[in-house]
Amino acid sequence: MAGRLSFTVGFLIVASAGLRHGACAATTYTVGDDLGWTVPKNSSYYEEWASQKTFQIGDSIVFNSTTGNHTATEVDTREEYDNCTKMGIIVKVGAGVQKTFDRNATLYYLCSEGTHCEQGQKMIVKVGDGIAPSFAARSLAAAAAASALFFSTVAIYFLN
Ligand SMILES: *[C@@H]1O[C@H](CO)[C@@H](O)[C@H](O)[C@H]1NC(C)=O
Ligand SMILES: *[C@@H]1O[C@H](CO)[C@@H](O)[C@H](O)[C@H]1NC(C)=O
Ligand SMILES: *[C@@H]1O[C@H](CO)[C@@H](O)[C@H](O)[C@H]1NC(C)=O
Ligand SMILES: *[C@@H]1O[C@H](CO)[C@@H](O)[C@H](O)[C@H]1NC(C)=O
Ligand SMILES: *[C@@H]1O[C@H](CO)[C@@H](O)[C@H](O)[C@H]1NC(C)=O
Ligand SMILES: [Cu+2]
Repeated sequence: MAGRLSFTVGFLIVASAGLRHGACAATTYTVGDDLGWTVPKNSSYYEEWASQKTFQIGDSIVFNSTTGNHTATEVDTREEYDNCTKMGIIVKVGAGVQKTFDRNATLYYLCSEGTHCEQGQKMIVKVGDGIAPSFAARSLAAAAAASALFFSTVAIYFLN
C-alpha cells in the first residue's frame, strides 16, 4: 500500500516537472524563417531548415505564407511524404498558422497545392527523439496531467 502510494506521488512529481520544463523551454519557429512557407529555391530547403532545429514538446512552428496559395498538410507516413500524397490533415495557410507539439513524434508536412511538394515544399519535423509514445503511455501521461491539475486545483482552493 505504502509502496504504491510513493510510486504514484513520484510519478506525479516527474509528470509535473515534465510539464513545467516544456512550458519554460517553449520556442516558436517561423518555418523557413524570412522565406516563410512557399515554393523554395531548391528542393531541399525546408528539409535542411527543419534538420538544423531541435524541436521539443511545447515548441511551436508557424507556417507563414504571404503570397500564393499554400497548405500545411500533415501526412501519416514516410511513404506518403516521399510520394507527395496530397491528402491528410490539410490546413490552408495564410499569415500565421501555428502548430504546437504536445508529444515526441516524427511529423511529415507538405503543401498540397499543384506541384509545390514535388518542388520541395515539404519537411520532416522530429520532435524530441522522434518516437511517438504508445497509446498506453499517452493515456498514462494524460491521466497524470489530469491528476496534477486536480491537485493544483485543490491547492488553489486551500489558498483562497
Ligand atoms: C538550399 O538553399 C539554402 C538557402 O539558400 C542553402 O543554405 C542550401 O545550401 C541549399 N541547398 C542545396 C542542396 O543547394
Ligand atoms: C488561389 O486560389 C484561388 C481560389 O481557389 C484562385 O482563384 C487563385 O487563382 C489562386 N491563386 C494562385 C496564385 O494560385
Ligand atoms: C504514390 O503515388 C502513386 C501515383 O499517384 C500512387 O499510385 C501510389 O498509390 C502512391 N503510393 C503511396 C504509398 O501513397
Ligand atoms: C510572416 O511574414 C511576413 C512577411 O515576411 C512578416 O512580416 C511576418 O512577421 C511573418 N509572421 C510570422 C508569424 O512569422
Ligand atoms: C522525448 O525525447 C527526448 C529526447 O529528445 C527524451 O529525452 C524524452 O524522454 C522524450 N519524451 C518522451 C515522453 O518520450
Ligand atoms: Cu504551396
